[in-house]
Amino acid sequence: MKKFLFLILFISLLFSKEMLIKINNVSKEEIPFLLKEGFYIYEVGKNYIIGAIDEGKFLPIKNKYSYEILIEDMLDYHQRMAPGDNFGRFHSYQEIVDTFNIIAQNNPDLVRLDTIGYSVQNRLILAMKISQNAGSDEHRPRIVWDGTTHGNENIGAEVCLYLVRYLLSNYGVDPLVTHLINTREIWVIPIVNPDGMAARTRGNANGVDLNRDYGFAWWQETPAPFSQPEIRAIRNFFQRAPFVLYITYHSGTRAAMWPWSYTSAATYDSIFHSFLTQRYSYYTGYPAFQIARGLYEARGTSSDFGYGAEGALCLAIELCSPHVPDTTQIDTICRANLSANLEMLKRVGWGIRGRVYDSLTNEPIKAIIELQPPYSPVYSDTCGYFFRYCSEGTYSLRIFANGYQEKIIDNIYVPPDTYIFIDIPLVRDTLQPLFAYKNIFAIINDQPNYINYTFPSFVLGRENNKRLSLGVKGWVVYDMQIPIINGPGMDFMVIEDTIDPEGCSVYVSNNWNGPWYFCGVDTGTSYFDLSNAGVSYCRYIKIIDQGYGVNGPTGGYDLDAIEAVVSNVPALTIRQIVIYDSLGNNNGRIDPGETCFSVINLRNVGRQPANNIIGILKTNDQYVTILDSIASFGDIPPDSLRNNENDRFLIYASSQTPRSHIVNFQLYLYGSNYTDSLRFNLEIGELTVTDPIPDNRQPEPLYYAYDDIDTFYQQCEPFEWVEIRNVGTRLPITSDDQTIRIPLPFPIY
Ligand SMILES: [Ca+2]
Ligand SMILES: [Ca+2]
Ligand SMILES: [Ca+2]
Ligand SMILES: [Ca+2]
Ligand SMILES: [Zn+2]
Repeated sequence: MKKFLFLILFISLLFSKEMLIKINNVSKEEIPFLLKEGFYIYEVGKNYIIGAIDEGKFLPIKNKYSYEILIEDMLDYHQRMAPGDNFGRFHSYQEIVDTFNIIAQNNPDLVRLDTIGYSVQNRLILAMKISQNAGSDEHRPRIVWDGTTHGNENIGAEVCLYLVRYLLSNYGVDPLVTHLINTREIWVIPIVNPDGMAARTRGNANGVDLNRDYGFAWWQETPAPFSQPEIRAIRNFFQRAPFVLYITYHSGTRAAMWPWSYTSAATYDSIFHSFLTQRYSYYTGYPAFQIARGLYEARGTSSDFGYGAEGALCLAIELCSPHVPDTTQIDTICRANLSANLEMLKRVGWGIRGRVYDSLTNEPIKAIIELQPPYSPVYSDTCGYFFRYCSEGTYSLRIFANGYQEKIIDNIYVPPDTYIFIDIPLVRDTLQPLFAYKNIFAIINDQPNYINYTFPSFVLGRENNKRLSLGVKGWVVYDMQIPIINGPGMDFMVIEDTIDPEGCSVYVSNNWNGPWYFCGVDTGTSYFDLSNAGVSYCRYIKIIDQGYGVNGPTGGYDLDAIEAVVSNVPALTIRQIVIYDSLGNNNGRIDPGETCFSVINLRNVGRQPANNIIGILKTNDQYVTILDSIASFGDIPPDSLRNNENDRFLIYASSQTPRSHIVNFQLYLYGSNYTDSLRFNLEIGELTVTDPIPDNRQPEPLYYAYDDIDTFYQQCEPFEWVEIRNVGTRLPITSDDQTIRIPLPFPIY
């Protein structure tokens, strides 16, 4: 008998109403007080500040300043400007999703539509790619726009949609648009915060301000850096490929801004940042300034992340004031920004391009390319291509990559309004220490009244006397790009200022977001041994200031570089585990009651061959018996994969195994010059999403599915599947025996 559980959500508005206030005769010195009182600042004028405050928190501000109430109730105002479920003249979340899907279906050669993540309430976060042959990677300069990070700032999504429509409707008609689509890779993320958009709130469904959640220059205004699924989706999206320019839309004031937002220090690229924003202003009339100087210092923002961690030039555009414009203004705003965006699209193709590759093998290299001046890094993509925007001038390029000799190319003349292409072969250097490749987290505790002129990019590459000052109890995470191997003795070195040594504790992980394994604590420049963390290799290193330094401009650990000893030893890692269950249901996974063969793919990430490798598989799990636990892997040269295809392990899982049971295995490896043990997990009776209608629809199938009989471990047959064309709805199914009421768009008997 099936149980029916009805889930009813009561949405109650527990918060008092939010008001938009203009405070008069107020100076910038009052900003810290206002922020502390919960005042959300939209605009900082010469002698006024405009912002939002909950009615219940208004009293301290009301008592201290002269003010005007601009909007009595911001939610009510939003409902009047964007009325009803379809948001009137604005587009609702669903309308944007539907429109983007229709546009993608109508332009298959020019458009690819990806779901890059899900919101807290399981709404889709969409990213549209527009480029000739959108399905393939053509190595073109990349630009990305995003909108509606603050859910009640709908105009950002409108500007994104307007841009998309203009580009696609003018392809093959307008020569400039056609050229731009043929030669650029254009990405648009119309809605970063779908839940906030649906609920007409600034924050997401957890009430978090997403533009404080980025892990670069984050500071305690959200539960943790990259704590929200929407922002992790954006972060993951940026890991696909480097972008030349990132434009992020907000509203509430009119401004074309550039980073940094966390500090009033200038970016190394401020000459390009200010130039691009001035060009943006030319079309829109927006005042142009650095965020931290013209507005206020805000931490954990998208533009600091995009520039500071990912190497993209960034513009943060405030589209209008107040945050929701009168509907008669929507088209005017979209048109003005379109003109600015067409120029930005042209400019991302200008400057220096090149391809970095191995001088002997021609293999592409993921390198760091530093334009000099201004000494700021960009990255080459997985095929070795890079794109560095710059204006006319003569520059040098410094190119450095793990495992290769550094190269400097001087006297590169870049003509105006075009690009030059440089071939950059690098010479392999296997003895060079590994160094930090990318900043992942930067939680820098700057002291009030000091401006910290050191930046996380200073830690990239080898020791060079350029140091990042973490501040007291600040912490950072760096990606080493290539795993550091636990060889004999010490494995890596954390390099600090030698004059004024301070303490740091060091953790390691093989995942950017942990779990973190404690590796040691030391003072000044110190060596660390991965044996202390109990791992055989690691790719990410977390460094935390110990907190006993003094406050001041260089308070906290001053991190110059992380350098890993290149151990001249073999090091085996598990790359893939294949299950052969043709004796069972032959679904490629181990299910209860099955006897399966298993093949493990090992990769030697070390520098020496691992010879005559024998693997012994063990587990203490009560439901699993290993029937053949010994396999030979033979000789495994460096950078090579080998498996036990001809000598498979044999594993039996009891029919009593609970559903989705996780089994821990240990693989002991012995060779003529090698001993190690590796751990991995297998899930027995794993429940996975299968596509019962094999029509190659991409990416993830989006179906309503309902199961009318409770059965155990049978797939597809007991399900009645209905494929919903166009847009599906992701259902929050979290357990068995759960029924969710859904409005079926067809009769059911
Ligand atoms: Ca609408
Ligand atoms: Ca070691
Ligand atoms: Ca350095
Ligand atoms: Ca199976
Ligand atoms: Zn905003």
